[in-house]
Amino acid sequence: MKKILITGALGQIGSELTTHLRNIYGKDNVIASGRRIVEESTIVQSGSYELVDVLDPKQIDTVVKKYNIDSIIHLAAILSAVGESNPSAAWNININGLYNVLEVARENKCALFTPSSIAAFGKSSPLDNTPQDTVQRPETIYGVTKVSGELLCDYYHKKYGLDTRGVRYPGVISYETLPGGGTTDYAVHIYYEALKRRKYTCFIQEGTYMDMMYMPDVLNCVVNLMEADPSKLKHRNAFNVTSISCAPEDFCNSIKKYIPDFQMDYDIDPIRQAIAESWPNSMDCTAAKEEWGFSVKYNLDEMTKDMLEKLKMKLDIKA
Ligand code: AKB
Repeated sequence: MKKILITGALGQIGSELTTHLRNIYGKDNVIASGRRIVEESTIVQSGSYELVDVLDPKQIDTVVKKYNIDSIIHLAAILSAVGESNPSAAWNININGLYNVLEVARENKCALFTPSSIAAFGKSSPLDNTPQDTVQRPETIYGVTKVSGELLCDYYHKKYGLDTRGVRYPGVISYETLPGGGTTDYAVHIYYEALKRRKYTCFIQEGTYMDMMYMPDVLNCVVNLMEADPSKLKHRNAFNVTSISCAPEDFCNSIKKYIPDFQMDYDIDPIRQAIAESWPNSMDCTAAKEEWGFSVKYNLDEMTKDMLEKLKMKLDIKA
């Protein structure tokens, strides 16, 4: 990767990935983009930022040509819970947006990274140690768009030789930017509430396991996969990656090690609970390890310690 365009750069992953890539590849070589501009954002202030709506292929193409982009990191997407409340927007942005980016990548010979998700699996997939290659019959519109996206990226690679790569991200935990409308969002909210109120009401039922990953490990996946030797990649798109298989009570117990009086109760959201139950409890990441050396640095308690320290500073909490 030499000249990189990031779509959805102000989102949860984009806001940290942009800084991470600017530190590695140089600030002038990483162009952030999004549908809106937030002048005070560090992303907008620390390098080039372009208004790009992924539903408009001309806008994508203009920016790709203007900066001589060779790699696109396509993050603009609608997440699971928001997708269920607006399926047509989920389809439009997640599928038509990806199609437009693929076409621009093909015409301009760019490499493309785009994330899939644990949502690409459904109840009929083996939910424990979910294999890399298995049944994928998701029951949410978000999951349907993720499986379709995986297939579309594979198709562009086979048909046009486009260098498409991607991972199936689990729930992403981070302190910089809040996630926007996913099922795993509770695993971020719990840390904010632990610090602000020492209690949290969880919308996901006790005993519901899902895969999770801390942001530094999420960011490393992008760089390590995009820099991997292509001759070693058998899968290319949608590698299973995860670091922690967790239920809400595991987060609670981990937080209690640092905030002993932290309390959690439950008020279940039936829509997000049903989504969570249709997703893997834990995925098998062997293919990612073997094909591009995937590894992680943070386990649950290490992540909790770091999250609480960083959030304390961000929220200016003294005690
Ligand atoms: C969501 O919960 O929708 C996302 C995801 C797992 O893809 N965080």
